[in-house]
Parts: sequence; structure tokens; C-alpha cells
Amino acid sequence: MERILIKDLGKHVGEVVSIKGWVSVRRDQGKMVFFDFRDRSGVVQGVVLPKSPAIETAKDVRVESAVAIEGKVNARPEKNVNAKVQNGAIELEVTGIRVLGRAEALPFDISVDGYNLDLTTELDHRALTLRHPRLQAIFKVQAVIIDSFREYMKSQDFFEFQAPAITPATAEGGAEVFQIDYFDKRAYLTQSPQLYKQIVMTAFERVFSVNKVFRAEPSATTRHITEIVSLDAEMGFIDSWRDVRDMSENTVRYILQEVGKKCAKELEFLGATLPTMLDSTPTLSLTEAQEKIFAATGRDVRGHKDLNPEDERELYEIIKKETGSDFVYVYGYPTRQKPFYVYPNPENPEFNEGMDLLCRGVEWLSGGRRINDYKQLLEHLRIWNMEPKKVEMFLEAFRYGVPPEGGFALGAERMTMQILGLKNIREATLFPRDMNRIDHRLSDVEAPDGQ
Ligand code: AMO
Repeated sequence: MERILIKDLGKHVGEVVSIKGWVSVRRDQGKMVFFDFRDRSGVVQGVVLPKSPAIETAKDVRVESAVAIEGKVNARPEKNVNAKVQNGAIELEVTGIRVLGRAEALPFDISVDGYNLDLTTELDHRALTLRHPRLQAIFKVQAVIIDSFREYMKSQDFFEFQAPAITPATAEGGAEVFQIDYFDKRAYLTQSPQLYKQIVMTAFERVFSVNKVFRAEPSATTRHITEIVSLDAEMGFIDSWRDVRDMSENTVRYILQEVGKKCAKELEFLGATLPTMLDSTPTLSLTEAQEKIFAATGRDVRGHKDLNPEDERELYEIIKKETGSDFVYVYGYPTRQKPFYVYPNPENPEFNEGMDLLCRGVEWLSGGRRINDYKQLLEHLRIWNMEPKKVEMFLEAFRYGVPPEGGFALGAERMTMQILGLKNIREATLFPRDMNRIDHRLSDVEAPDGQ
């Protein structure tokens, strides 16, 4: 008999059907056994009656076994209809259970209601915990975030390119890179496709990439991981950094809209509310943001080179109260604190035309205008104490006619975390890497303490 997906069972009331999936729940009530079965499309309740040929197997089969089920789709009596759940108006009267993959006894409860694991156990046992609907919901939302980024970029005529992961140079400045042995040479895992996206932009005008980047962040925070999915964009022929701001804002707006449309069920299940984005997102210079923090809290961070996490949280609260926006752009950072390619404000070159977008108090996007003038780039390299020879390939593109340009990058895990209101970025990362974690249960390296 041809397999039917669980989501389509409602169209087969009165028929005998075949489904395949996993046993989510088994409730043995003595004479009868009740089940919840799930496949990639949803969940349905099944019942095995005392006279069913499947009753012996039903009493034996373990939760999480992979099974093939035959049964009749019955309409539930009126009093048992549950309009709030999928397939709440039907029930499968099971006549056959074939075990396709036997499950051992579970080390812990992963049922919807019984699941109660700390994050370390959850991550150590991803191979099993990923079957829980909460975790699946998180990664479905993440997949929609990444898809929507691609969709929007393509709709705006951006060309997708593949950025290298192994690089001989460090784009974002020195320290936080993983060095690797590359035959007899030194190389790094890429920190950012920054220099490559600028090069490729000089040929294709508008480009984007979805790629892994690696940061050897020596910090154990709830917002840092070492392997990140970076959503990068770069565009030529801009008039000012505000064009980049607007493109990034529209990209984020589209992503939120698609998550709202395609993940309503997941958002509800996770109790998440999409962040509010106004028609025009509040946009402040770093100096203005610091003034605001000082005025509202008395904490004087004026003149600091950047916002720290506490500043970001406070700024969020101020802006939320003033405007209702969950987002705020901050632009104009001290030029010398940022990479050499960031464009200095011509009227006040001490500050640059770089920007960050914060969502609910956490930075999730960076970008801005870049220097497109070859001579100015050389001058910056001199001031930054960098040898032009070491970025010759990058410079070459800029010797041959590059328009005013800029771009941005979003971290997919930070976006997932902030959209869903998760407390730790590791919850929003399928197999997170940090200072202590690289799937020790998949390696011959001994587990670090506490794992
Ligand atoms: P930046 O270094 O700010 O900018 O990174 C861009 C975005 O990537 C995410 N991100 C991280 N997420 C989790 N853990 C980390 N350790 C981490 N580091 C970065 C954040 C951040 O906003 N080349 C520039 C972008 C550009 O100017 O186009 C860059 O890489 O969401």
C-alpha cells in the first residue's frame, strides 16, 4: 500500500491507509494501546483495539522506534474532537505495526511534555534530542531565515558566490583566527568573506554569500560561538552608507515577514513573538547613543570606542520605550578601531561610516560603506601599519575602477536566538562549537571537564 503523509490523513476518513514514522508516545491502557505517531509532516493519534492483529506488537514496541503502520482513518466522536491539535478530528485504528528500526530504552524522556534537560545534556545528545519538536521548531525557523535571506538578495539582483573557507590572510584584523597547517604553509579558517566579497562585487556589482566563518573568540558568553553561518552582502554604486542601511533593513524586514508567514506554528509552539520593526528603524550615531545612555541611566560611557553588552541592553530599553522598535541602528564608530577598509566620514574622519544593527539588545548585523578609492586604501594601510603587498590581490581590484560601495553581514544563529527569545546562542546552533565544545562524543579527544 502506498505511504500517505500524516498531514494528509484527514482526506482519507473511512479508508484503510499506510503511514510510516516514529512512535512519539505509547500509552498502554491494559486492553487497548494508544499511540502518537509522527513523520516529517505531523502527528496523529492511533489506537490499537484488543482484537487488532497488532495488539501483541503494540504492547512491545518502544517509543522512538521507526514503524510502518496500517490502519483505518476514523472520524473521532464529537466529544473527542480537539480542534487545537493537528489531526484532532481523526484517529487511526491500527491493524498492523511493522517495526522498521527498533529503539532501545531511552536514556531520558524526550516526549513533548516530559522533556526537561539542561543545555549541556541537550547538546551532548543532539543525536536524540533533535527529535523533540521544540528543537525541530528552532531549526525550521533558522532554515526559513537563511532561505529568506537568499530569496530577498536574489529578488534585488544580487549574485550568489562561494567564498573560500581557507584563507592566507586575516580580513578582520589579527587575533581571533584559527590557524591551520596547510601543507608546508600557514593558513587560516576564514573569519569573514569580507575581502573576497568586495573583490567579487567589483565584477558583479551586487553579490551575496551564505558561508561558514570561524572566530577563535576566547570568551564563553551566551552570544558567541566559534563557527558561524554568515549571511554576507556587498553592493556597488551606492550614494552613501544609508543605501546599505536601507538594503539591510529591507532584507531583515523580508526575513521577519517570511518567518511570520511560514513558521506561525513553530513561533506559537516556542511562545515566540517576532521583534517589531518600524517603517523606519531608529538610527543613531555612536555618540548620540552614548549620550542617550548617559541621560537615561547616569552611566557615562561617552567617548568609549564601542558599546558593550550592557550598553546595548540599555540602549534597547531606551529605544523600545521611546519608539516601540525592537531594532536600532548605531553608526559612526571611531575610525581607528575598525578594519582599514571602512570608509571614514569625510566631514569628521575620526568617525567612520560603519554601522551595526541591534535587535532586542544584541548586535546581529554589521556593515557600512567601504573605501573604494585606491589611493585612500593605500593611505589607510599605511596608517594601519599593514603591508600593501599582503593584500595585493584585494588592492588589484581597486586599481581598476570601483564605484562607491558597501555591504553587511548577518549572523544566522544570532538572528535565530533573538527572534525566538532564546537565552543562549548554542540553543540556536545545531552543533555548536565554542572554547569547550566540539562534539566530544564524536571524537577520540577526551571530554573536557563538566561535559
Ligand atoms: P562582524 O564581525 O560584526 O562583521 O560579524 C557580522 C555578524 O556575525 C555575527 N557574529 C557572531 N555570531 C556568533 N558568534 C560570534 N563569535 C560572532 N561573530 C560575529 C553577528 C555579527 O553582527 N566583515 C564584517 C561584516 C561587513 O562589514 O560586511 C563582519 O564580519 O551577528
